[in-house]
This record gives sequence, C-alpha cells and structure tokens, in this order.
Amino acid sequence: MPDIVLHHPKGSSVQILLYGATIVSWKSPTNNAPPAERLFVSASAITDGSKPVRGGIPVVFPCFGPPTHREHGSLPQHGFARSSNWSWDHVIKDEKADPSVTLTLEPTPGITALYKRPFHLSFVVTLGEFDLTTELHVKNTSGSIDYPPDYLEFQALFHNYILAPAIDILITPLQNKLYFDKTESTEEGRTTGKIETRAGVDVRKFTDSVYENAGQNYEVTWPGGGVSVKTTNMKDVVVWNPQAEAGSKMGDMEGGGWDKFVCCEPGCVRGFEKVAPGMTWVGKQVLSVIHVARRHQ
Ligand code: TA6
Repeated sequence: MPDIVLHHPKGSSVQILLYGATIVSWKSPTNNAPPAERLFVSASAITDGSKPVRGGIPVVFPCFGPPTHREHGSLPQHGFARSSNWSWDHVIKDEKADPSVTLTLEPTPGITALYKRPFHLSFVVTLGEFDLTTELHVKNTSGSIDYPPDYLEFQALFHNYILAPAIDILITPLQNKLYFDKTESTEEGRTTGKIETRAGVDVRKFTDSVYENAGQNYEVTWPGGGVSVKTTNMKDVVVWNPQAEAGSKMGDMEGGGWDKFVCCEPGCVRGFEKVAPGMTWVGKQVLSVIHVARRHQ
C-alpha cells in the first residue's frame, strides 16, 4: 500500500512509498485516452522495506552502481537513498497549482554507520495533468569554515522504469554522444568510451549504457506512444534493459518483465557533483506523456 497518493483534478495520479521515496505508480491520461499506468513495477518486487523496489522511480544517491568514492566506502549498490525510510514533510494542494509533496531524508544511525557526511535531502514530486516532475535537493549541511571547503561529493540519478511494449522502443537523441557499455565482458571494454552512431537507441538486446553529457532532454518512443524526459542539472543518462540474459537472474524481476519496460535514467553519474558547505544542489526531471495523433474523427 502506498504511503502517499496525489490526485490531479484532471485525472492523473501518483503513488509514493516513504521507503526509498519510491514512486510506484504514475497514471496519466493522453489527449484522447483516460488515465493509464506509465511506470513498470515488477509483480515480484519486494515492497516490505527489505530491499529496493524493482520498478517505479527509485532515487539513487550518493553513488551510482558500486561505491567508488573515498567517502562511499561500503555503501550498497546505488547508495542508501532508495532503501531508507524518508519522512513526509508537506503537501501543496492548491486549486491554482498542481499538487506536490515533499519528502526529506537526514542521517539516521543506519546511514551514519555507513556514511559519515552530514547532508539533508528533499525529494519533491509534482503531479501535472500530463506530466510528473521530480526534484532532488541535496544540501551540504557541514558547518565547516575550513579551506579548501568541506565539499559534499556525490552522484544522483532517477532510476525510471518506463512502462513500454517490447517492440520498437527507441530513445533519442543520443547520436554522437559518448557512452560506456557496461555489458562489455572486460573491464577495459566497460571503461572505454564509444560514440553512439545510432539515430535511435533500441534495447532489443541486453543494454546497459551510460551516456555522458547526453543533452538532458530525451524521448522514449514506441509505435503509438512514448514518454519524454526533460531534465535540469542532470548531465548524464543511463539506458538499461536486462532482457532475459540478465533479467532472468533477478529474483525480484517477474518472468518476462524485461519485455514491459525500458529504463531511461537521468543523473549525474560520470564523476561527482560537489556542493560547498551550506549550499544545495538541485537535479530535476519532467516526465511527460507523448500524445499520439488524434484519430481522424
Ligand atoms: O541503471 C542500470 C543499472 O546500474 C544496471 O547495471 C543494473 O544493475 C540496474 O542498475 C539495476 O540495479 P539494482 O541494484 O536495482 O539491481
């Protein structure tokens, strides 16, 4: 059961767990169809708080993938944000504005045991008639006045599982962008940059590609529909679909689940963002349903 449900007067809705601040449902209409689910959550997902949810929009912070930063020591893959219990801060419900909710996360004993940095996170979800906005605010709450500044260094990403049919999915525009292919069998292969040559990136085979400085605005399309991903301050994007090759080995991935989604994940994952004491970094995405052409009346 979700902890928070927002309803828009025009019919869209979003459901959020305090666990991981994980969005687990986003229903939105299109210009000529009633509200429908836009996100994938595996039928085998664990939602009891014992592991991150397989689907929806997990929040990745302070590291993407296994920890590599000197301050990220023994953090779990993709950090602790998606597996921590966030707090409900406030909701904005004003007939003149789209409904919005803010969740917050501060160091708990469980986090502090793994991660020593002071921080304050806010996750702001705003529901529009046809779009969903998520913002991650990362504040460096260090009171240090040392020089050089006591920067907070981190990675952040929205791990969007976009519900999509298994055919002809394309992500654009990524042509000529630098990317790193994590499916390569050698470390050298995984760490050697390549230039994307395709006008549209498909996920017909096991795909796990990290695009650097990718342009911040993307379209995930398929015959008859799609979702646009427009971001601010999130310079990179990850395209992932495990297909049966990797998906069949995931205990919380429903059988054939890989045929129902594509992950288009905006973030800052190549290198580390740096925030000075007292300052706040904000990363934002707007997911919008791509309207299909109205059928001729
Ligand atoms: O974002 C793609 C990725 O980093 C893949 O490498 C795969 O590990 C995926 O995230 C899911 O990771 P998870 O820890 O949720 O199983």
